[in-house]
Amino acid sequence: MKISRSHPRYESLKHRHLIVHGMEKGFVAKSGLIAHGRGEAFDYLLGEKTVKQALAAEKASVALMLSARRPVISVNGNTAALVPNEIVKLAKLVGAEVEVNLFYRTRKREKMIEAILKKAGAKHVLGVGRKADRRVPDLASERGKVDSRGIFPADVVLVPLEDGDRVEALVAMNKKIVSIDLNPLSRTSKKASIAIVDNVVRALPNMIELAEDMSSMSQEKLCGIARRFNNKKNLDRTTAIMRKGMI
Ligand code: PTJ
Repeated sequence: MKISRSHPRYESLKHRHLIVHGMEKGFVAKSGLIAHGRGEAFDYLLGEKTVKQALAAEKASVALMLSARRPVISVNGNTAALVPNEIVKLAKLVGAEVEVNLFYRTRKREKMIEAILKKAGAKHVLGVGRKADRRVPDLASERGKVDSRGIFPADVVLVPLEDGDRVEALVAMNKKIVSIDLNPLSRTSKKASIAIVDNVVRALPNMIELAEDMSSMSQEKLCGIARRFNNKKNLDRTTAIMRKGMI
């Protein structure tokens, strides 16, 4: 279906259609549609814009990734549908690996997402098929399957649109976790080292711009920016913004 650019909700409809198209093709999980709708509701409460607190989280995340030893970006179906090019661009800028990690894991979906990321310019994609050869301890779901060259040894993992279980399990492995989740009340946001409460379609372009600006900063400066970030305070402020929007 063609959406007219003059439609007042053009952007929102465009993203919906990317998710629906991905589901019809088979690389977005059916539950991905529900997750997207939930995200839209929270985004509405944020005024569908990047609030100051989200930008601060994005800056701290880029600092953390640029100062990491082995950063990895985890990619699921919704992320592959909405921001494949941006994922690959950010990975290149911060020197991160890209790994497919799915809650509803099937060989077909893994392969399709790998192809999408390669088309977007990724040289190699981790976590596909037998490459997902390690398990995250105490995580029974398919999300527990990780790559021995990617998420398993990573020190920093960026997890857009996540469920809380894996974040907790990865934190227990002593990894720093950056989440992108429009729900500031989710276990994911609360357990992450840095929770970005922003739409992934805005967060990724912002992070690319920040990475371009911050790539020449010293390690000391980058570590300082990441260290000073207080996740709880930032989430409390974001929740307050949403509450205010509801009055
Ligand atoms: O591709 P798979 O198999 O890994 O499955 C992916 C989904 C998204 C189906 C799976 O991870 C899932 O069920 O996620 P949840 O538990 O519904 O959580 C998704 C979270 O992402 C919710 O808190 C939403 O508010 C949030 N969200 C949805 N769309 C966006 C978003 N956050 C940022 N940007 C979005 N566009």
